[in-house]
Amino acid sequence: MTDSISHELLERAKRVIPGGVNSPVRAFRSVGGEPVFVREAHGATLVGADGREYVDYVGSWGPMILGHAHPEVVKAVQDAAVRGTSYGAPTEGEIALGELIAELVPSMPMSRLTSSGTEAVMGALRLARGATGRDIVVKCDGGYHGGADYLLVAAGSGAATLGEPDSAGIPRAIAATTAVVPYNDVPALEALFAERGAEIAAVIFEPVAGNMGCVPPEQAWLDALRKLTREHGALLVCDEVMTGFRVGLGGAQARYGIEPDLTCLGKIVGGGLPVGAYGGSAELMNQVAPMGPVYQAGTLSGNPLAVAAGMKTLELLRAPDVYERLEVIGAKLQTILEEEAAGAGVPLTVQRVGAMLTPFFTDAPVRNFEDSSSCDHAAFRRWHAALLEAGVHWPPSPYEAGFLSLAHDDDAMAKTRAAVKAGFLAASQRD
Ligand code: KE4
Repeated sequence: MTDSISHELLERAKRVIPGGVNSPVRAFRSVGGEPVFVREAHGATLVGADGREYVDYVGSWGPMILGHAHPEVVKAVQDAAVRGTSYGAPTEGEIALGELIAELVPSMPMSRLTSSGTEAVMGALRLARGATGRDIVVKCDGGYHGGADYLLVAAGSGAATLGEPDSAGIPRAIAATTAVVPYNDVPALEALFAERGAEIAAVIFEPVAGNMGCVPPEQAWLDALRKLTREHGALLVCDEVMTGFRVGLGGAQARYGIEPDLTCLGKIVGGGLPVGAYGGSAELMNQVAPMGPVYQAGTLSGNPLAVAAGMKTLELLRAPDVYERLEVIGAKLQTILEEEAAGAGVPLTVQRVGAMLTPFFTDAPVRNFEDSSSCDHAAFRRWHAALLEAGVHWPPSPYEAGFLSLAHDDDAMAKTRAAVKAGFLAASQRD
C-alpha cells in the first residue's frame, strides 16, 4: 500500500469515479499497488496526501518540463484569472500563442487551439480526411494518439497497458477505417501503400514513440513516411503532443528534419493547463470552419488561463541553453539507470531522446511495440514498486516514458540513484 491516506482516498474515489481515477493509466493497474494521491507539487518534488515527498518523473505525463508550480507560470495564471476565466470570445492572447507556435514550429503557420491532445488529433485527422476526400487513416501498432474511436485500434499507452489493444465500444465499421503498421517498419508501410495507397487520407505517427516506451525513429522510417505519403497524395500528420517542446524547442520535427503536412501539439503547449493544437499550411487550415467545410469546435478552446500558462512556459523555454541543460539532466539519469542495472546484473536497455526516456528490461534494442511487449514487465513491476517505496514516483507502466524537468537537480538525482539501486535489487529477485 502506498500510504494509508491515499488508500482511504482511493476507496472513497472509487465510489464516484471509475477505478478512482480520471484517466486509466493513473490507477497503477499494470504495476500493482495503489496510486499516490497528490496534495501538491513543486519543482521535481511531488507531495503525497500523507505529506511524504517523492522525486517525480511522471510530470503530468510531459507538461511539467519547467518543474511543478513554476512561480512565473503560476503568476501568469493568477493574473489571467482575475480578469475572468473564460469568455467564449476571441482574445489577443490566443493570437500571441498562435504566432509563437508559428515561429517555433515553422510547419504550423496556422493553427487551431483545442483543450486536449485528443481533440487536436481528431481535428487534424478530420481535416486530412476532408482535404483528401479519403477515409483510411494509418497509425502504428503501439502508437497512442488519444481517445478517438478510430485510433483506439491496436493502441499503445493506456490501452496496451491494460492489455486491451482494442477498446470496447468501437464499432467494427469505425475500426475498419484504420490501418496499422509496426513502428520503424518500412516494408510494411510500403506494402500497405501499394495495396491501399489511393484510399489513405493520412498517416499519423509519433516522431519519437512515447507510448510503447521511448522508441526513437529510424531515418529510413522517417524518409519512407514522407516519400510514400507524398507519392500517394496522403497527408503526413506528426503527433507531437508528447515530443513538442519536449525534445527540442521546435519539437521532434526540427530534431529529425521532418516536414509534416499537419502537426498536433498538447501537454507542454499548455504548461500544465488544458491546451492542444493542430496546424499546418494556411491552404489546409482554411478548410476548417468557419472558413471551410471541416467542422471542429470547443467551448474552452483557447481558454485565457490555459493560454497564459502555455505562453509563459514557451517563453521560459526560449531562454538560452534550456535544451542543453535538459540534455545533461537526461544523460545523468540515463547513466544512473545503466550503472545501477549493471551493478545489480539486471539486463536493461535505456532509450532516451533529450528529457524523455524509458528503461526497458531487456538486453536488446526496442524498435517497435512487439519488442516493447517482449520485455520483462514483471521485473519492471518489482522495480517500480521499490522506487515508490524509496521515494521516487515513476510512470506506472512499462509502456510510458519518464519525463525530466529543469528542476531535476543533483539532489533529485542523488535520491533517484539510491532508489534505483533498491529498484534493480528488487528487479533481480524473481517473483
Ligand atoms: P490527451 O488527450 O491525453 O491530452 O492527449 C492524447 C495524446 C495524443 N498523442 C500522444 C502522442 C500522447 O502521448 C497523448 C497522451 N499521452 C498519455 C501518456 N502517454 C496521456 C496520459 C493519460 O492518458 O492519462
